[in-house]
Amino acid sequence: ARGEDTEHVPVWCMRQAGRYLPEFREWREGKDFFETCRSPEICCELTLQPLRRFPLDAAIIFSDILVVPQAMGMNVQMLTGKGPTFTEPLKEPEDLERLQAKVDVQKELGYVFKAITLTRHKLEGKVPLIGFTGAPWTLMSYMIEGGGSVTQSKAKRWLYRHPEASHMLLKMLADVIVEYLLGQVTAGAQALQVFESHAGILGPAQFKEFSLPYLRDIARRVKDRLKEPGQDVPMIVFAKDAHYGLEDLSQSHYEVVGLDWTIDPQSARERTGGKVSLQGNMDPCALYAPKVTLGAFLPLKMLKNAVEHFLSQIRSLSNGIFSS
Ligand code: 1CP
Repeated sequence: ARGEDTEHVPVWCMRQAGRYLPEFREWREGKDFFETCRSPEICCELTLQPLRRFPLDAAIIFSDILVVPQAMGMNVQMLTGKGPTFTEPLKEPEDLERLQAKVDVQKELGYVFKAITLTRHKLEGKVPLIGFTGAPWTLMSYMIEGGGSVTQSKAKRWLYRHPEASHMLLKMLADVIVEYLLGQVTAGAQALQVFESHAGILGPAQFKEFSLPYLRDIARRVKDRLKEPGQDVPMIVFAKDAHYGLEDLSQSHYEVVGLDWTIDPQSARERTGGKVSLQGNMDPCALYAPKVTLGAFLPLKMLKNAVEHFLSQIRSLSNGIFSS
């Protein structure tokens, strides 16, 4: 994350804990998703599971980005076959009054901090632990859409029709996110990833107005508050499908920029001018490729045997799950 030389390219995966692992399904069986997120012991166990099987170089705490809207007073459930569902999404600007603007993160999200501390101890320094959050625009879009959406048209309607209220909501979210990330560092997180998963639904102009300023503000405020020696924690930004924003993202106080698979890594290097480290870039569907050709789809040609071994194990474990 700091751009130093390492003996191999470090490997970790988004959602490395998950249903492809039989032990994950066993632990999750019959339990509500967010109830699971609120149990530090179970989160710790689920975080460690993939590390017992694969030579991964980092752990990412088991949680979800939607715990932040919950902390602000919204009711979110994880429905089987449907994904996250808000019982009462935001419809009009007046609905912002329903939200808790000043969130006591220790009280509302202390369960995540406990999970992080417990996991950090259990890892015994073997690999670093990554904490994460959703970025303001991505969380705003879930809060208005009420769940996953292909067009994000309800959330984008706010950007066009209620720009001021949109900024108010994004600012509220950024304030909570800053405290949440700082709490994660205090609890033991050694790197922080900010997921702007819905960046790509915005065009370049809306990205510059409604996403980028908040991504920058979050990194700057977190870093300003972590000034003591040894406190600085590398930050990673992943703005999915925002290829037009790559140059801006590389100048946004993040040490690492995550790439999705639509970006050519070599040109991303050139465009970011060596200012940041780059990570990611693998198309998850490359896991469907036959093993002999899989190497051709790996992002950085440097990836070694360990990765191929890891991927083939995931594929054999996950037979049938990806397709379902
Ligand atoms: O990688 C890990 O092991 C850590 C766990 C993790 C992370 C980093 C989970 C657990 N969620 C997330 C982040 C997250 N959650 C993102 C950002 C990354 C991305 O773009 O994928 C997003 C968008 C969500 C929202 C979410 N949570 C969705 C997408 C819904 C949609 O259609 O928009 C879904 C399906 C979830 C549920 C979820 N979160 C995590 C898991 C393991 C699951 C599956 C639930 C289950 O076990 O049934």
